[in-house]
Amino acid sequence: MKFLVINGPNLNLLGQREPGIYGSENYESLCAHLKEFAAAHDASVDCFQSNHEGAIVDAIQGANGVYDAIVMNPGAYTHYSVAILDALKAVSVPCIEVHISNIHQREEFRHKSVTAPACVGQICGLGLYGYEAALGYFLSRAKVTKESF
Ligand code: CA2
Repeated sequence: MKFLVINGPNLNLLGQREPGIYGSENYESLCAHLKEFAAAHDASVDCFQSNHEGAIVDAIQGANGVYDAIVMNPGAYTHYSVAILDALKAVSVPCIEVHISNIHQREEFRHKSVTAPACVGQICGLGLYGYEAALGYFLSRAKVTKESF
C-alpha cells in the first residue's frame, strides 16, 4: 500500500515547543518512523507538511489515483477548513484524521472537526502513535481484503 501522510500548520515545529501537549519527538523523526513502520509491512509512506491551506488541498487532489490512503492531521484547519473538507470529498482516496492531543479535553473550539465527516474515522489523544495506528488500520483492512479474494 502507498500512503500519503499530510500534516498541517505548525506541525513542522513538533518537538520544539509545547512538549507537554505534542511530545518531544520532532517532525523528521516522526516521518522516519512512519516510513520504517510502513516498509516493515511492505508498504510505503510519503510525508507532506504545509502551513498553507491551498497546498494541502493540492496534495489531497494529487493523491487521487496515486495513493491508496491518506493519514492526515490538518492541524488548526481541522476546525474551519471547508476547502479541505471539499477536497477530501472530491477524491476517492480514503483518509483517517489524526490528532496528537485529545481535542475534546481542550478548548471548546477544538472539539469540532469540519474535516472528519469526509474521513473513514478519527483518532485523537494517542500522541504520535495515532499516525501508526491509522496506517495499521489500513494495512489490516488490506490484508482482510486480500484474504477474502
Ligand atoms: O492535536 C493535534 O494534533 C492538533 O491537530 C494540533 C493542532 C491544533 O490546532 C489542533 O486543535 C489539534 C496544532 C498543531 C500545532 O503544532 C505544534 C507542534 C509543536 C509546537 C507548536 C505547535
